Amino acid sequence: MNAVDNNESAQFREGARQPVTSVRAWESLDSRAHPTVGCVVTLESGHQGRALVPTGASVGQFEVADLRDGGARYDGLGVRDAVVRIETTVAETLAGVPAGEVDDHLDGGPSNVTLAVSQASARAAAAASGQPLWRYLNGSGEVSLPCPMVNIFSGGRHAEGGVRVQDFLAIPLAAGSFAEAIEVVWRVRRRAAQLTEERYGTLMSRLVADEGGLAVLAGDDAEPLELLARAIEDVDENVGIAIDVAATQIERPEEFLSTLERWCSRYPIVSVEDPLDDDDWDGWTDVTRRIGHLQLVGDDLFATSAARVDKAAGLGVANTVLVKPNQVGSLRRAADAVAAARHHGYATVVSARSGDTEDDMIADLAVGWNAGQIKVGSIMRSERLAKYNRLLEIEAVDGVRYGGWPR
Ligand code: 2PG
Ligand code: MG
Repeated sequence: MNAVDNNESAQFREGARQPVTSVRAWESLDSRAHPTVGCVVTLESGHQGRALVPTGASVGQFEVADLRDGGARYDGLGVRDAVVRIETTVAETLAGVPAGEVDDHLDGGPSNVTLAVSQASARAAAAASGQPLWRYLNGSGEVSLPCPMVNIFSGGRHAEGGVRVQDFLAIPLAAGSFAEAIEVVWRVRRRAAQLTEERYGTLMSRLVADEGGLAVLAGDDAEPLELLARAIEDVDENVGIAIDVAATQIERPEEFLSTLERWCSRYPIVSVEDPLDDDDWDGWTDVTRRIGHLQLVGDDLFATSAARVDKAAGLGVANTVLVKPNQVGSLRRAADAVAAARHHGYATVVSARSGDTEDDMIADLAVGWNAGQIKVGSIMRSERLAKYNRLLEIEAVDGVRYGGWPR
């Protein structure tokens, strides 16, 4: 769908002018039952926006950190200090500020404090504009529904089953609509679960990892890959495999590179994420030369920072940017990373976190920013399905067209 002319787009952002009158926050729980921040922002018009922010497990060194209480409550993970900070300092700063300018006042500060307020304010502004969030964010630009990268097997810190690689995902390469894309990967996951059951028994096929993926208790990194490749062969050959190595969580990831290269020639792998540490620029230059014909995604490498995207583009490193707003603490800064990626001709994937919530905002971000791809976990667990369901709704009700696999 091509969006709207400029007059209309100004009207779509009408709510951005509404001043903030109140900012409330509370301690909530994410999908791992770790405390996280909930926030509601109210505007003068009475419109409200609500947000629950996510948290990662494979957290890179360049991410903006969350504020955690320490001490005995929730083993130190409590966020009461963050809640107090939002309801005092932040609320005072934002009183009377137009909703559309909130992010300008959020520089610095912990991610769970600033992102909660940023997200809730955007939702409030969209509500005051009478527009779906994706349209409010997009203004007059072009939009499309993103191609999903769907987790099928988990390892690493998301499963702790002995497999070091964190994510084995399926990408529908030939679906004609988002609904069709979801149905195809649904069948791949179901077939992968059957194959897991045949090899490891019913219990392993029923338990799910942090992002709703299957997990196997194997000491061999190739085991999930083998099962996923077979599931794809059985279901639909127009599905590609993506791997997130999450190398910052692996000791000596560079020793793994030759295995990775072998996998790339043996299996239908179309995308590789974080094969090396987030500060190994020389290694990334080398790996881009070796497998840069595939989609090569930087997650911890970029930490959703526009400056790091600029640096990578200067070096010719990677070709795709994972975009996680909580790595930078505001929608504005995440949108800057998207703009930098676009400027340099890099693709973008908007991504949820392994500790996520029922908040489905990431779906609207992927559409509104016209990101092209989205990664929110498996077709399992409601904090994952909330995002897929929102995208299905945007396709069916708002009539946004599906962009397909962008490569
Ligand atoms: C990643 C994400 C999502 P986490 O590494 O891409 O899969 O994991 O939120 O734990 O960083
Ligand atoms: Mg990653």
